[in-house]
Amino acid sequence: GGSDAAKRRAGERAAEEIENGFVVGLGTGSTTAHAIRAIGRAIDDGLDIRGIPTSFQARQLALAVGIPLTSLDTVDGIDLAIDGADRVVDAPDATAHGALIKGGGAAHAREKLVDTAADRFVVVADPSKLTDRLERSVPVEVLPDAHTVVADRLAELGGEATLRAAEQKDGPVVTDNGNLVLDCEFGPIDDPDGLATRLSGLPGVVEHGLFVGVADATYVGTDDGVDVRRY
Ligand code: DER
Repeated sequence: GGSDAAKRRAGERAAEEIENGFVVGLGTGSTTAHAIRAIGRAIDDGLDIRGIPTSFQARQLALAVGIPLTSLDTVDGIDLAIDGADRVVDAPDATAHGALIKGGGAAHAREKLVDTAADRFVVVADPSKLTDRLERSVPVEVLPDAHTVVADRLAELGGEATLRAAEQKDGPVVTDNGNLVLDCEFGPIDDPDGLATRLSGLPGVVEHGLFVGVADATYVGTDDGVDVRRY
């Protein structure tokens, strides 16, 4: 991935949006981790906020840095969600401008729930995530029993699905929700919104990594600052 300095600038810049009393959606991955650590430091300086983690990893880090945690059924809403992405469409003239592929960390089901529930959702990224069109594989979280049936349906949609293998565990990656992940190659995705709708309609699909029309802004960390994209 991109440079850690760039990721850190993006994460810390996003954390500056947080105001006292906020409920904050805490994303997953190494870029958002910088925002979570910055929030922890702000809490040490007196900031009063509550966080809703999007994964076991986010929860562990939030606890480690002292962010008081809450849950969706406890709050009246989320003021701001901060999360990373694997790809961000950076093409101002394209209808897909601001569309994301997420799910590299297999956390996209709870991420999409929290990110879309928030009044405002900002992405934090380094330049390596920017693209003028989506052509990376799309992570699809599936019920374990469904993985072959969904793979067949994805093939009918022109996709080639691969069950995501674990690195330090024999067998497949198992998500925080107890499900499996199919990484699906579609080639260049010219209609991400249409594909997102088709994927969501497949029985056995829990969630997919196309986030279309949900991000409000992206903070792109560079080697000497932060660029902001507003959608
Ligand atoms: O899984 C996700 O969508 C995460 O946001 C992740 O892919 C981004 O991870 P990174 O910030 O470590 O690149």
